[in-house]
Amino acid sequence: MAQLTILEFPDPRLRTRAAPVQVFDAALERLIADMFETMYAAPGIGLAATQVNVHQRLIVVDVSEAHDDPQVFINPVILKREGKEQSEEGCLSVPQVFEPVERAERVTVRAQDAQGELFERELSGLLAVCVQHEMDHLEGKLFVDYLSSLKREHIRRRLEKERRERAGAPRSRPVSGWRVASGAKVI
Ligand code: GNR
Ligand code: NI
Repeated sequence: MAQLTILEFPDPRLRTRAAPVQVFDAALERLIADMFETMYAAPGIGLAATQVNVHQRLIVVDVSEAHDDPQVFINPVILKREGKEQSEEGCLSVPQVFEPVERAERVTVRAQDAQGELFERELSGLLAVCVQHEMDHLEGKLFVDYLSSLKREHIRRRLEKERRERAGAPRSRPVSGWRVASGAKVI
């Protein structure tokens, strides 16, 4: 088993649309085990393969307190959405940010298990929120995409600054003449 590196916003690799899993083999089993290890260590309640730079349609979740309810959804599809519910979301790829997001309250999901066997499940509560959040990752979508662009840019600037400081260049400044996409001056 091995812990995998989690990509962080605004890494462009998080925008990749994942391809269907077609081979159900020992390598897939190992990837699933490594994703669970990475998720539990983080700690998080879900992880999409996209977040560990594997662009296949695979998510793992465990919303139990005791970490004893691991669930894998491969090539998941939402067949039915019912109700609306707003809840605070966070993301291992957007550390320290928690904001309300509206999702369907209940979803019926069809997916395959690690052996390729199809199953269908009705999900509600935190599990429904989490699976919708993870399935967005497989489309290259992040929960911050539901926020205003002002809020998202603020988060991006803050995370980029924190990353620069962690890398040990606290006073690094952009090359003179650089501008952000909006045309505003970089401070
Ligand atoms: O650990 C996580 N917590 C969480 C809380 C509310 C809504 C969604 C999530 S998923 C997140 C882990 C993660 O980033 N999965 O992609
Ligand atoms: Ni996430």
